[in-house]
Amino acid sequence: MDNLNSRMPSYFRIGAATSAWQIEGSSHLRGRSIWDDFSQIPGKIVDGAQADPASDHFNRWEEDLDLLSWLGVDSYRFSISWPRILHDGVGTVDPAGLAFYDRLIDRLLLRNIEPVITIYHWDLPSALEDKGGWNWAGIGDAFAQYTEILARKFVDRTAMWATLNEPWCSAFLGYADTVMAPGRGDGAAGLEAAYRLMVAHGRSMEVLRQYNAKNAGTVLNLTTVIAEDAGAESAARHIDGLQNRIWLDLLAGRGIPQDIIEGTRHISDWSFVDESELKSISAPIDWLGVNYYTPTRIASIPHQGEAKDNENHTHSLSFPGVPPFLSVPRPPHTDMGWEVHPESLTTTLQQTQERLPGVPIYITENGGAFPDEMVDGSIDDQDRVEYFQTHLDAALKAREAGVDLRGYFAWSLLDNVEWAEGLTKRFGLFHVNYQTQKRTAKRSAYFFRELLARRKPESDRIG
Ligand code: IFM
Repeated sequence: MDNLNSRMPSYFRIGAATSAWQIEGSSHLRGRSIWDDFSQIPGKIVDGAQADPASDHFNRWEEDLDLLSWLGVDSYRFSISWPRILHDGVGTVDPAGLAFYDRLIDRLLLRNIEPVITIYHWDLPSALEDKGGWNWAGIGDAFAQYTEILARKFVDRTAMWATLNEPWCSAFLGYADTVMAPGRGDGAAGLEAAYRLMVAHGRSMEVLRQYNAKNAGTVLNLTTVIAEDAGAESAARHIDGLQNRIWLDLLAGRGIPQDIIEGTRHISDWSFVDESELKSISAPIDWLGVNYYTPTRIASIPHQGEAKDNENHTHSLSFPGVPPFLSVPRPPHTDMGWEVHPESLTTTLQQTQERLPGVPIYITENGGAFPDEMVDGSIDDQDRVEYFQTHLDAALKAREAGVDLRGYFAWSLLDNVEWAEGLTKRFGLFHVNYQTQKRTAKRSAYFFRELLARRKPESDRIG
């Protein structure tokens, strides 16, 4: 632990992260979102979990701030529910929705915890999906208006802003594939959504700049794509293109990667791309958030017949245009079936810095779902502690190799609704009993508390 602490510079922020739909509950006090609709379709969420009660954070937020104070974190990353602010995504502001986050921010500051706002973490208002959602040409305007409401109210009290969280999931799991909301299953829609999400990012940044927001950036889920054999290399390049390069190239001003345009020509003509929007997307950001969990390890399919029966055959829908491939994560795996491979965090950070030079990086999510067991009232989640230790070490190795890494946020503060996995997967530092809503610190929470408590005073730290 001291080995980790002594390698963190004075400016290195440690925090915990959550998102609105996953923890808040109280959906009757806001507008509907695509996740409310999706979760009501039988079979979409493995255990049938819906928005309520989730972790009942809307009613227990003060208790949850106590957890943050107990941990001793520098920062708290949370998302604002778009339909709590604007029930239909545009139009009349709900003052009660705004007041909820207003109080949260004030109380964080009183506790000396920096508020880090994610403007969009997947809960698109249903009324906007009815207009075409992330395929609607007006979505950038709507997102800019929503951003302005938040900036006007919170700009003086917010330490960092992220426009989007993981647009890859919104576009490709939600529009190209069927596994996340809205579950369209249409490759062309996925490609257009990817582009329009980034247009919305650019528009949101323009508003944040007008309001002189401090530290405005965005959050991507990036990873290292590993081809296990030469036959998988072209699939790996395509996956890397859609998972990593498309976002970084757009931000860096390189536009849509040419190989992706070529490799998806049979799906989309990309006629929605507009030069002036490309310019706005590539306006400088103050920081980039990287959410990292696992590498994408793939192999070629020996012959077609095998692919159909092989349960490892990944949803190729999530990567429109990808040549056939097998997903071959190596053990050890988390409860999500995700390979644990901290080395890939180091390489992901290095590769990201090369592709988007000069932009400071934060790890805005990292963590693992493990089968927690409560014994005599405690949860000894040694597997999660090891995950955090080895990934913090891997992150600091990237920093030592020259990556401008400024901080690390654990996913997640609390057990919560893990999207399509419902309540069956737990990522929290704090266990939530969904019958009583009792929070219990897991051993991993004690790990972070100790790590933070044993930090030297800022003036004595490196950097
Ligand atoms: O729970 C999610 C989060 O909402 C986005 N990033 C990945 C996490 C784990 O799947």
